[in-house]
Amino acid sequence: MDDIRHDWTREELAALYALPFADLIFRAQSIHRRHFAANEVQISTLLSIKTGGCPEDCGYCSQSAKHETGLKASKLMDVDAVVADARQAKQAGATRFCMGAAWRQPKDKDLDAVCEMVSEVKSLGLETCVTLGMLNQAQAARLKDAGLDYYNHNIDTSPEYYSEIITTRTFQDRLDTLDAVREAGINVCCGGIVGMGESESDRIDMILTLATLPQHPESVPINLLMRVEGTKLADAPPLDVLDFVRTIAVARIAMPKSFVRLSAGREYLSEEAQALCFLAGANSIFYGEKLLTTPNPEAHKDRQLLAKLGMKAMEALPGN
Ligand code: SAM
Ligand code: DTB
Ligand code: SF4
Repeated sequence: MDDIRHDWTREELAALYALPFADLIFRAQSIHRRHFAANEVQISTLLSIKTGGCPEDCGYCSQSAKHETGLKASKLMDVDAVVADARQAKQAGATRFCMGAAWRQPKDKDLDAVCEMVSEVKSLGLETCVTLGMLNQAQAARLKDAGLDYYNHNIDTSPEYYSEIITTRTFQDRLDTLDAVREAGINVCCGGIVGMGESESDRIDMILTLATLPQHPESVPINLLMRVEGTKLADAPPLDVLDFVRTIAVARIAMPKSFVRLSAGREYLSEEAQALCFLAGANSIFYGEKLLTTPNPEAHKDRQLLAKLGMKAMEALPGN
């Protein structure tokens, strides 16, 4: 049965979200097993290649110049240093290397360097992902030529809640970048953040937006807000863990073939909570003790957790 749909309605997703917990998890797990090896998890490692000083005002972000977070801004890293980090990430077991830059959009000169990074990291046998802010079609095409596998660009929240979080670029700007990435033939990595004080219906509408795109993102990161001192959202009320798990389960059911990534926020989650996220259909994580600027569980703790759960790291896809 082909259960890939692009015509989900808000009512359908809301009904899923409201199911008794065990029923929701059972449905998510059943769909997960139809499309993926049940005990495999895709492993990505993140590196901030250009940190801080960003002109955007994203309310959650440690790297916005509008926030006093004590973060030291730095210039774009050298290609060699990035490749050395990627080599280490591969040795530690990652199959994908994601490079993030605190830009509104890349300048052409910066893109030259990023393209070089992409080609070199790819030649190590890693999948490549970058997140550089807004892109136009020509820039996306250049990244594709350099061999880029994935572009990460999140919608962050529901269209309705969006202006509470970001005012310096619109929801439509984000959709336009996603179109440019698709058009260039690059895989799309697109998800959002929960725990930003949004309502349940905002979480549902965020998934609705993703699941009704003409093509589902290949990768859907669900981030639990990392509350960073000095940002607008430093004191956002913590989200109930079971609501986080429900969000993952609905994403899994609505986008059966996508990798759903248990992304930022694992530092706040117990092993039991993470196990519930995997049961709900999450099958990708960030690995390594730092995300971009905030902490992530230590690699040896993650290896232990995966071993306890009998889960294995997925092999890199053929061709990489
Ligand atoms: N500057 C680029 C952009 O925003 O498109 C790329 C880097 S940006 C840090 C990538 C994504 O990380 C954001 O869209 C957001 O979804 C996520 N993110 C940033 N800060 C976060 C936080 N404190 N907690 C959870 N997710 C966060
Ligand atoms: C995504 O969705 N999550 C990652 C990645 N894409 C680039 C970023 C998480 C950042 C968490 C906050 C920080 O470390 O600065
Ligand atoms: Fe800049 Fe990206 Fe942070 Fe927004 S999320 S402030 S665009 S680095």
